[in-house]
Amino acid sequence: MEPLLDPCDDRACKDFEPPPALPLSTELLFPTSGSKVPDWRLVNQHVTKEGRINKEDFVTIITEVTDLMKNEPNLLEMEEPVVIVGDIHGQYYDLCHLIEKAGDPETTNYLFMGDYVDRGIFSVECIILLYCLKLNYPETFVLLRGNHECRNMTDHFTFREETIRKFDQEVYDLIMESFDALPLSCLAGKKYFAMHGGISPELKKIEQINKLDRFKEPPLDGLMCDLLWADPADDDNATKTEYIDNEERECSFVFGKKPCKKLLDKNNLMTIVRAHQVQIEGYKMHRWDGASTFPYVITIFSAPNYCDYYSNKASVLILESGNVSIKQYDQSDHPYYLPDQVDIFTWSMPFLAEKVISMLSYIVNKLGEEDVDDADSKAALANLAKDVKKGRANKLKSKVKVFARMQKMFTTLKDESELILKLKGMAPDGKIPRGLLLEGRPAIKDALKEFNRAKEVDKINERRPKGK
Ligand SMILES: [Mn+2]
Repeated sequence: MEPLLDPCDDRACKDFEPPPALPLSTELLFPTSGSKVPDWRLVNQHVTKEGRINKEDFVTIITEVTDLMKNEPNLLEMEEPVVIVGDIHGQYYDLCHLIEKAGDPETTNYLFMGDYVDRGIFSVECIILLYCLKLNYPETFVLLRGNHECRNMTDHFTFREETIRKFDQEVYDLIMESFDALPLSCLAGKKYFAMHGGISPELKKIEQINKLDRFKEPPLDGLMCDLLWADPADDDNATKTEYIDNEERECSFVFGKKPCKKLLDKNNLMTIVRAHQVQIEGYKMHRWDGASTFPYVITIFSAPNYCDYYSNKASVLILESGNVSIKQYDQSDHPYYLPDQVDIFTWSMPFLAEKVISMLSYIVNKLGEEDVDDADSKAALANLAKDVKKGRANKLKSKVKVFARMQKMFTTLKDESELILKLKGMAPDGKIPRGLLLEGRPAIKDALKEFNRAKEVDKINERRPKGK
């Protein structure tokens, strides 16, 4: 595949290969004539170099995967050994790293527990790779639905916009149809019950799940909602909690030890394996009977340094011969884009604005100090001053104040552009927390300091978007 040309020989990083000049050809993507099974290794290589694929080919991949998944039950079953994966959230380069580390999909069984898209800027690439893998290994490469795999979330967060930028609305609509076809849960190695979020007060026997009609936008409550949205209780509260309202998510429940134990016993299960919550170590064993006991719930989170911000590790769970083990990994490098794919000129506006404002504020400050030579003007000015002095002075004063505030904001924007863009990238509406610009560097530094702080700032993004 020919890379992009460098006609002026002015690439700054010569040792970094330019992206491929053309989309991957259909012949290379589907190498066996008459077969709709893509060459996933070639796609992986091509997309990693920021290469594109043709819309028609992507449409073929999406519709083939949708047809395949439509035939899967709501509750799948998988045999050991299997690698169980948590949230990916558009971190394509970390997904590639994960697959490299956890085992070749040709010989390794994979169970992904949802949240492939949103937040990360390579969500489209994640879907391309995951769907290519699904078409290659339909039985041993399993994808479940996460709470982000729906219209409501992808519209509120970033995936819809990203898909329309890279393809179009038609492709987005087709992907949404494919999301409706994603199964909801999986019984792995007969004893490990996996889903994206958690359990439900409506769930007594896990076979019940197969009775759901899953081919729709997930509802605001009920079993299907809880499988995608529920969270386990904090360790401190687990024993006294049964089901309580999930205030952080503004839907579904937080579940404790008692209902969990009841469900596990009744269905002869070992534990619940789920994703859905960022963990500093990439996983959490919810050991509600004491430190040396087997966990009731295991949380797996597979997006390292989530949102380029959390400094968390990622992990996968490996289930083999009835044993569980955890493999952790750190973040991988990825190409850098300014948030919202903003261009460098727009990005540089604060620099320009700061200069303009400082010029204006200079003029305003000078006004009134000026020497006037000719006598008539002097007299006119003196009269004018008499009449309007007070009012004008006040107006000037308030103008100077406004300029000073603006100048402070633009200076902060200029000096801290990198940190501020990170913060902006965190917010779904792209707005930075109010007042932060006027507080200057220490406040911003502080806001980016550590994992817990990140979690606090990001809390708003864990809940279900309102009014939909
Ligand atoms: Mn989630």
